Amino acid sequence: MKFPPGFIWGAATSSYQIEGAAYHGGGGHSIWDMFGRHEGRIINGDTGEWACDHVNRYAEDVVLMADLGLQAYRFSVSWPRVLPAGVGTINQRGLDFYDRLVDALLANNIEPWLTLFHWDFPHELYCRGGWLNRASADWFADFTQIIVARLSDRVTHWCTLNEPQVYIGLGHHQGSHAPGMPMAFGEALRAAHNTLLAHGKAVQVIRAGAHKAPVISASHAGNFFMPAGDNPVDIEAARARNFAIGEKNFFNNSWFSDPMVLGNYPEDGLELFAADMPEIRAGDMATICQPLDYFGANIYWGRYGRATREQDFELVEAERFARTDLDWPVTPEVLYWAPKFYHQRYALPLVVTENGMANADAVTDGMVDDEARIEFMNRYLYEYGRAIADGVPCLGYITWSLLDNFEWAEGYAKRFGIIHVDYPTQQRTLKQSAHWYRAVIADNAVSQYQPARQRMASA
Ligand code: IFM
Repeated sequence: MKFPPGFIWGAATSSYQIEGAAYHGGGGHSIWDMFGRHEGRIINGDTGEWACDHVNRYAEDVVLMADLGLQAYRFSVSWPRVLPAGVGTINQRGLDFYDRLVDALLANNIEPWLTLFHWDFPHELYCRGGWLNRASADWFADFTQIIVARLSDRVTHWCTLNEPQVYIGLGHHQGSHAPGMPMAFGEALRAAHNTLLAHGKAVQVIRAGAHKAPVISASHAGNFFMPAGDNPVDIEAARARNFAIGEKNFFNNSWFSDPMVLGNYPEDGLELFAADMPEIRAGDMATICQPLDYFGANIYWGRYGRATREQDFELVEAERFARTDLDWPVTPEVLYWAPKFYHQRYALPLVVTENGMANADAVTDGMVDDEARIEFMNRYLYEYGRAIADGVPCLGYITWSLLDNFEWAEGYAKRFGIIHVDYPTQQRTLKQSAHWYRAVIADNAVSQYQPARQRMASA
């Protein structure tokens, strides 16, 4: 399966998950630093204090990226590393770090894909109400301005927010992620509205101030649904189910992306959430809905179902699927259906800004045999290729993750990297999947999955 010429191959990380704490480098605390201090919130009491020590080892990590032939590296900027109090005085050491990282990437022909917010919200601003405070949109716009002023002579690819569904849903509603606030639904909706305003204002700041023509998006996640067959009625029911809002939570595929791309909250959500909706001021929806250059989607798995007589969508049993180390089902076809459905709704080209799996990896004789990840990536990419062959405009694939890292409430127990990290020594080891991915990038193609033995026999 050949991918189109110019298709972009990359890998992703995020600041808090790999860098090591911002406060060691003159930065401030993030809500994740504080969350980690509460006993029992993170498995094994892990924190991101040292993580992959990337802030000191970035040069070595960029060499590994270059060795794999990566064309893009998606990383995020830690807001409290740059602005210890979230606003006001800049921590020059923090800003300089990103400057050096960007230079190192470009020197190795790797395009920096910069995410402005991947969950490490400044603790000081959390104490001022965090995303619940409407001023958060302006705080974020001011932070964006600083990053644009310093890096936009070299950075062209911008992502405003990573997975608002998750940091609002888990962080501000369920409370299982930082800041650990099981808020009432109405409060979480208010935080959601403010984070959407922050997105819109950040896009405006980038467009107004970028030295180089910017390519802008946000990265979304949600519960995904697929048809259990190729019956058009099932396909239509699955499509509709993906964008329907039937529950009072944030893990759908329209509450955040409709306002950003279409300029409105979805009608069914407005109806269901009516009693909890925050104030929407005149002009808010226009601020949120700024022109975007592609749709960013973090896609890991989906559920199968079929249409019922009542035109509804009924889930079918999922037991037949293999499961990742996070117990997520392995459902490669989600990379066929999700791009299709997103493109139908939003009419934007698509980039898979995250996809990958947690696997129980270990180094044996200097090698990490993660055949399960090769199979996963191969099968998913093959399906993605089918969507592209069907005419869905897709610009790239960015795997999660470059390195094993701090997997939020799961701590370091779950390994998503194509590069193994031995945390006590900070030794990096390319997993077999990294070698496999290198070949995929070089060929700009994947074949149908064959187990390792067959691959070697036919090589
Ligand atoms: O590690 C996370 C990442 O920070 C956001 N998307 C999903 C990944 C795997 O859970």
